[in-house]
Amino acid sequence: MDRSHPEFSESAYYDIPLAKSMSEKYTMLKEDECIQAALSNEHGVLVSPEGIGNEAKGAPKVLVTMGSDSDLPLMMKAVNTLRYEFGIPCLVQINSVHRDLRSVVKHIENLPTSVQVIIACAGGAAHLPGNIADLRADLPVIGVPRDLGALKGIDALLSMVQMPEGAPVAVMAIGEAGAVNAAIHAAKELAIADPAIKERLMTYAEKRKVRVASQNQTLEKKLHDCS
Ligand code: RP5
Repeated sequence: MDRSHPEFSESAYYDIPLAKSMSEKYTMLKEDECIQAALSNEHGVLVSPEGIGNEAKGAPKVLVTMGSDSDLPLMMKAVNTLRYEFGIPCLVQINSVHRDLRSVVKHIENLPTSVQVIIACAGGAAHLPGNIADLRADLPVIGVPRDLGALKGIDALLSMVQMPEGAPVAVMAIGEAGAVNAAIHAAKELAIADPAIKERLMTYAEKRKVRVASQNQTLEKKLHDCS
């Protein structure tokens, strides 16, 4: 776990249950090794509260995918919200429907069965989330439009939101707010069957309220400073 990360907060991190005995620990490590081997065959990288790649633990519950690694700085907002705020392991994978459609079909049809929600980001003519919604009728797909190019994300937003009937994509806001909200929305979907994630969502909401209260406490001074 990277405790020096700026988005890490002690209150937001939730311990993964520790192995009770050496034999149990050995079994867990074997399981982690199997997960890592399967993921690297499919060009995915596991990220969890403990770390990235070989340092990560657990089975991924969310796929965070994007059309290009140029989308990664934006999508780290989603990845870090999942891992640091909600303790949710995710699989991160590049999937380009415009450069290698066949590999997208292969990756998406062969996701680990632990994946229950998909977050997909793209910019421009953003067909990735819609294509994934068609490939995976069984999983919710959340789209994040990237603010990119001449149209600054309006093109990606409209490409994602105007899906024909039958293959829904839950589209978030353009850019960083959308990336963070995608992670929160994924956590809410997982929380339906996971009380621990529900609890973390409530803690997250509390932190937002504390922020407003503290802004009110310093408001008078700021009004004086601005006058
Ligand atoms: C989209 O094209 C990607 O999702 C990215 O947002 C955009 C530009 O990709 P690069 O040219 O930076 O690889 O498919």
